[in-house]
Amino acid sequence: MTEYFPEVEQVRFEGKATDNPLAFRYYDPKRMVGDKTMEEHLRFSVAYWHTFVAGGRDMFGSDSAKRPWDHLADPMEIAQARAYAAFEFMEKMQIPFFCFHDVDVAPEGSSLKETFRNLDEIAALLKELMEKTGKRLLWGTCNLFSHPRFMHGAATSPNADVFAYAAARVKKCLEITKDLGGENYVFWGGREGYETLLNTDLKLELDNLARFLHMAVDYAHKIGFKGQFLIEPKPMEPTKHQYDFDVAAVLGFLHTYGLEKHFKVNIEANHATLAGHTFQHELRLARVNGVLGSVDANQGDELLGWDTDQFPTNVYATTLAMYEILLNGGLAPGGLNFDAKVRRGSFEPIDLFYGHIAGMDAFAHGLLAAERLLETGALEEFVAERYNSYRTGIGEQIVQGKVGFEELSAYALEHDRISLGSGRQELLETILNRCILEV
Ligand code: XLS
Ligand code: CA
Ligand code: CA
Repeated sequence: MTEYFPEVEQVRFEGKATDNPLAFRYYDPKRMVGDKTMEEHLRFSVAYWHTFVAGGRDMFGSDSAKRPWDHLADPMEIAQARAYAAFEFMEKMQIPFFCFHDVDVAPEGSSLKETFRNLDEIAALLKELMEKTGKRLLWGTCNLFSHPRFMHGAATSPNADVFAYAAARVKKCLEITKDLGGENYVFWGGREGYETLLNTDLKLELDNLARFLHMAVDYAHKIGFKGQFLIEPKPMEPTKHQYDFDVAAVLGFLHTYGLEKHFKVNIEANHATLAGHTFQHELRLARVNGVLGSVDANQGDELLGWDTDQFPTNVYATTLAMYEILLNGGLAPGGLNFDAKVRRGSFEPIDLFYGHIAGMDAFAHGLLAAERLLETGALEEFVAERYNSYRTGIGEQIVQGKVGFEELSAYALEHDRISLGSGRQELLETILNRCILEV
């Protein structure tokens, strides 16, 4: 059988001191952290589209990557080679999950029927490889943004034939995701938005998006798909304004249209920063609203205003992310999907390994630092103390809804000498840094 990455043996944990660039320094899958192993906490997933499909193309140049299937000419043969390579990669990286869009795994045919035939054929191969290796599908999704037919949107297209076509594609993807035991299904509205309001019926587009998602919920129910539905927020790109802008916008949308019981969110770090938020902000807002479902683990560039999808290496960010995830009680059935691509200049297959090792170690380090931070109890104690005034007296009455403006005004007239406590930000940041540095 062809070996696609012969230059790499299985990547293993060797500890902090190792000089081996093809080893983990922090990710030790069976190590217990609290009540779970690292593997159970982190639930790493490889993104099929970046790692096995994207070739480094950008606005200014063609593919730069050299991949072991590049010599093949037939699109179905390439799809098969990629599937074998994907499972070899997951085995060698000790990554238990993968995620894909329909078009990542199988080529589009000249008709919808042929596209479905191609998908069925490759899905059968994926299933066989999953059974052989024990690898699992974190989530499936449908690409409703690359083909020109989706230039004006899919569920929000002004053209009803596009809406119907998109429904057919999602129906098929749901069936395949179910058949492969997918634990989640993602909706990222990558052209569900607008370029200009001058040509846009915003109300009808939002209503139609909600109709589409209700139909998906109904169909999943009908076929017995039990996976978690996830919406992935992103503020812009490819459209000027995306309807699933950020967690706050998604929450509003779900509640407006009665969808809140059926969906959680898949939070991508780079999308959070594009929306002007920290990654931790989006995770926190989702967590406290009970909708933190899964994570696309990557990072953007501080100086670039677009979706660079880099491998996550910022340990400060991964620590704060894992802090939220631990407080969420974990992510399962979600996970940490590396929606990340190596840079265009990192064009050799081995760079795919270096990228994933960097991301896995950054999250394993973040997990250990976050666990340490929680053990100190420093943040929780400080926050509890900071809001102490709401536990007794007038604060308790506010929280219990026992007072209104009249009572509060009477109270304030008697208590207008207010004494405040320090926010102690710098002290808390020092505690956080110690936890990161001492791991
Ligand atoms: C694009 C998105 C996309 C989703 C899945 O920016 O991150 O890759 O994760 O469609
Ligand atoms: Ca993503
Ligand atoms: Ca992205």
